[in-house]
Amino acid sequence: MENGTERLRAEDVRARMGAASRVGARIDCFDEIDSTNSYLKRIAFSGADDGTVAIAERQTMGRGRKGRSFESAAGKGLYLSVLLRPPLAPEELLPLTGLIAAAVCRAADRAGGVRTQIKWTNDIILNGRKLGGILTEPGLGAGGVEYVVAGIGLNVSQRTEDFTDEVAPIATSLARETGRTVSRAALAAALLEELDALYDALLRGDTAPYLADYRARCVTIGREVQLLWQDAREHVTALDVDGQFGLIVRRESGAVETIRTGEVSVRGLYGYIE
Ligand code: BT5
Repeated sequence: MENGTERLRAEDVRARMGAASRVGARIDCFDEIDSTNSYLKRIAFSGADDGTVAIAERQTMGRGRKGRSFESAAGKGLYLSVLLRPPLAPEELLPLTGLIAAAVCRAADRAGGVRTQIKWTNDIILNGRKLGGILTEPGLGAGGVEYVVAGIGLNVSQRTEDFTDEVAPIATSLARETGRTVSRAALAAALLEELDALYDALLRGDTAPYLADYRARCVTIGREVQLLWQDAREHVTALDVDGQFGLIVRRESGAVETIRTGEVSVRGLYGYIE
């Protein structure tokens, strides 16, 4: 039995999963790797199958978006990536990160007995702090979408002192919030099941329930947020998330616009109070 410190093994994850699935048919586990996303991109290039999964105990170069890093303390979090080869056009990939966020929340809730939320676009939130994040990286070729690597990092047993001074004030883990040890194998199994169900829904064109779930969990909607454009900042009100997971906002001028990329800070979250 995994007790929170033992190494995750593919057979322990698989033993906790239901019916055979496309996602997780192959699971590569590592003690240490640069980044599970980088690894899957390397093997995607040499033809690895749709649904291949990589899990690492520790990442030496765990990545967030835009060159930011994701702290990946050894054995204390779930650092997992999945390689997908969806038959979609590049523009159809836009909603993928949002859909995955909803699936990740479902898995964390099931395994951890919690109710997670989402900060637009891809932060997984528990009790107002960041529990994890998602990094989706497409591989585009002459034929369109060759693959997508979706990487998920979830904090499981970290205590505050396991995070750096920069991250500690905004981050949390399942153990810190629940006082219980959550099995990483059970969390990984729930995640692979939820990702497999999402993948089926995506291929069927039936993702509306995930969008509804995202909206219900989204802490950004209805709040005053600060947009961070290059150097400029602007206060706006977040009204809703559209079908492509763009954020619909009302600007101070009254104009309503949809933001597709970019960063927001949410008033009252992560210490943002101005
Ligand atoms: C993310 O980026 O949150 C995406 C994280 C994806 C990590 C997974 S782990 C498996 C796979 N392999 C990888 O190399 N990556 C993926 P972003 O939204 O850019 O947020 C990054 C910011 O989150 C940092 O600048 C910190 O402020 C904060 N942060 C870093 N590590 C954290 C952690 N462990 N928990 C909570 N917040 C963290």
